[in-house]
Amino acid sequence: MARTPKRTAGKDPASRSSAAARKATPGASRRAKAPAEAATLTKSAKAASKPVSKPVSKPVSKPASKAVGKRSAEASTKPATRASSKAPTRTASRTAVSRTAAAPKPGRGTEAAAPARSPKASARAAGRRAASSAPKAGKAVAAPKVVRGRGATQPPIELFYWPTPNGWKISIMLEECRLPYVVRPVNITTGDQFKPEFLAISPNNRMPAIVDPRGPSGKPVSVFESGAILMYLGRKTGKLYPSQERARIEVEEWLMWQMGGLGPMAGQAHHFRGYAPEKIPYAIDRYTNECNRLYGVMNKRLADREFLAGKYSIADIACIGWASRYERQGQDLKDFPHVKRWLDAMMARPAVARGLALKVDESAAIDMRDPAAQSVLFGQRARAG
Ligand SMILES: N[C@@H](CCC(=O)N[C@@H](CS)C(=O)NCC(=O)O)C(=O)O
Repeated sequence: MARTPKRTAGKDPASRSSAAARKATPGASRRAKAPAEAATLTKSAKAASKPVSKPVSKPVSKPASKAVGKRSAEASTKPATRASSKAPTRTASRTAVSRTAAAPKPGRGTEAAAPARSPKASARAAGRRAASSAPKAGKAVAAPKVVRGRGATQPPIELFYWPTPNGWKISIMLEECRLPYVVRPVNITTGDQFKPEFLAISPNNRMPAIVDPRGPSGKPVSVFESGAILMYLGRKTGKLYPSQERARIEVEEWLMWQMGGLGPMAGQAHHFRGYAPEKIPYAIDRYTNECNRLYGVMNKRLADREFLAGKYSIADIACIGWASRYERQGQDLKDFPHVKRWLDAMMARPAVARGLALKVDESAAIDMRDPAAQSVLFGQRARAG
């Protein structure tokens, strides 16, 4: 079990905020019950790889999947630092996150390989334990680092995250806004998304989600669904989400276009082209064609403008991770020169590079074709309770 110093665990703003969120937020039983255990990496938009404060926990590793090491999805990264300390009062296991300086290259890599394990659920803080189906051990690898956003004095936002195109939307946004945050890995290949404490903040059993300890009226709030999180962070910071109504409508149109179109269609293309155990031509064609149509729409939109909706905005941010995987969707950017120009510009943004480079160490070695991971991710049906 990973250990964390008391000063960080007991007094960790994120832990406090999770507990406070349960108390202070309306519908508290459902919302804002953030896992108190998870990782402890807070990062800054500023010093990309330089921790400002000391590492706070010693990772413990216990491989849970035989798939580990089979095939790497995103480039693996090594923890920058390690440190051990005493056990916290509330923290069961912490998995750290690290990042590399280099962002993934467009068109390459995979967004979700099969990591080994995630933090062991500790529902002790909430007075209950995770479901018996929850992962039993965590391959917590890196040493958490605490890095603050520029001039930030506010407690970090908890980011429930796994390195995928949907997760990247929020890591990019947090980096762009220079908000301090702490990453709580949600290992979707081993079932963290079904843990009761995660479902309490994200009832759709999907990441990303956030808990902002300083939400509306200064009280904690949790938000799930990447589009809702982007809008929330945009309103909170006044950045990348215009307040003027006409401009806002445009941003929302293209944000929803991503949420309802590009994301789901590209996701299905990834599935049938890359992960499905059998190659089904109809399904492959269906989603490859639909992606092609959507890239065409985007290309036309970008023909006479720099960004999707007015200035650089959350609409662009929502699309970056998915568009960067165009090869996996069977697309050729030669057919979409305006998309290419836009994507190149996006990838050149330092905050985008940092957001895309945000790793969860345990996801470094992943095989999405591993039957264990596939049995968690695919074929999900309604669950009792
Ligand atoms: N509409 C959701 C989709 C999120 C989503 O699909 N997340 C995936 C990873 S990209 C996930 O958590 N999968 C877990 C699972 O399939 O059980 C959003 O945009 O937040």
